[in-house]
Amino acid sequence: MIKNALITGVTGQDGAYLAKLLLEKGYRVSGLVARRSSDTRWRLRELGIESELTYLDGDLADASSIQRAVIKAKPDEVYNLGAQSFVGSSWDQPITTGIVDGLGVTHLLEAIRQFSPHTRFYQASTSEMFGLIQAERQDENTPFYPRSPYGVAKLYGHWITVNYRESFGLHASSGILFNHESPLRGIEFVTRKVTDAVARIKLGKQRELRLGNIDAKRDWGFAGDYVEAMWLMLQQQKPDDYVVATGVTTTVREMCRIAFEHVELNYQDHVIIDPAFFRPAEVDVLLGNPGKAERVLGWSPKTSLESLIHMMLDADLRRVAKE
Ligand code: NAP
Ligand code: F7E
Repeated sequence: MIKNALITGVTGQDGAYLAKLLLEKGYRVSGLVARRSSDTRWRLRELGIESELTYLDGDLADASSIQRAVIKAKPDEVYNLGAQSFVGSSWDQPITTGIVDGLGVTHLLEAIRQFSPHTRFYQASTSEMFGLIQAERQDENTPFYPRSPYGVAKLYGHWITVNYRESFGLHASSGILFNHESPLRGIEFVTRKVTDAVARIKLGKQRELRLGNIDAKRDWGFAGDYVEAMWLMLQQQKPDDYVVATGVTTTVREMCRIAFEHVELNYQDHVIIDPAFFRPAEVDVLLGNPGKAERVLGWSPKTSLESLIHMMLDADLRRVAKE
């Protein structure tokens, strides 16, 4: 039996990698695409899968479009990856972030409850829910303390997923994913901002790189590894919540050093600290404990931060050279 999957956020970093993984596993994949005035399918083209998907118009803020998408796609599995996902922008657009990242989850869960209760559901939860950390290594039992409108909205999405599982018996799971990156990462996120800038500096197209708090620490993994964990969660008999992380935390400063050194440059010669990139409230450090995902799902990360940054920087060097 061929399985049907519906992915929201299919044009994003994770959506593209997940769509590729599911196609390789023989799924029929539908992607929810929000109306935009410019082309958003470049990641799907990059992975060579653009023509293999069915596209459904819809916006997580619009309950009726979500209902129609669920009815049309007849999904065995729904992966809710759509979101306003940039933490920095969530202070500028707190209401949109709340509607899309928070209420949008209820729109999907309601559509599933009413029209397709057998459908298995994955919610893209986040380590940003831990925010001001309450334990040195964060796992599924660590209390949450979000520090941004994004973290707050995602916490609502997380708990409504738990609530629909407990209230209506839906097969709804939540992946609490720590930062994951790739050559398909949006340019506004710090790893990609750094690899893009290093490529430009190396090729003589830029001189400096302006950053905010480079003492912040993150647990960074490779998006290609993390979408495997999403799929594994929906293959379990019982729905549950899982932390997905590498178990290693590194400063932005050290990540910069790795990137600049890869092209024989010194980050201290180019990085400028700019208050414009500091946040109203910072998440100083995140460090995940992926023990449960390892034990129950048999999942573990395969890519070190160093090889991840090298992979991203090599891709940016090739792209910038062609510009
Ligand atoms: P991303 O690259 O920013 O992709 C976000 C996707 O959501 C895009 O396809 C975007 O569509 C879509 N979207 C935005 N607003 C929408 C709306 N109103 N209705 C429908 N779709 C909408 O994010 P990502 O890195 O792939 O992350 C995927 C999910 O995991 C997100 O929910 C994110 O919050 C969560 N997450 C990410 C990380 C991480 O480190 N990457 C960690 C934990 C959790 P357009 O292309 O049209 O803008
Ligand atoms: O920031 C610091 C910044 O924007 C990482 C999203 O995918 O992961 C992501 O959220 C750190 C922060 O990611 C700059 O202050 C310093 O401490 O790459 P980022 P994020 O905020 O951790 C989580 C898990 C998600 O769920 C989100 O969707 O780097 N930093 N200087 C900077 N960050 C940016 N963007 N730009 C700077 O210039």
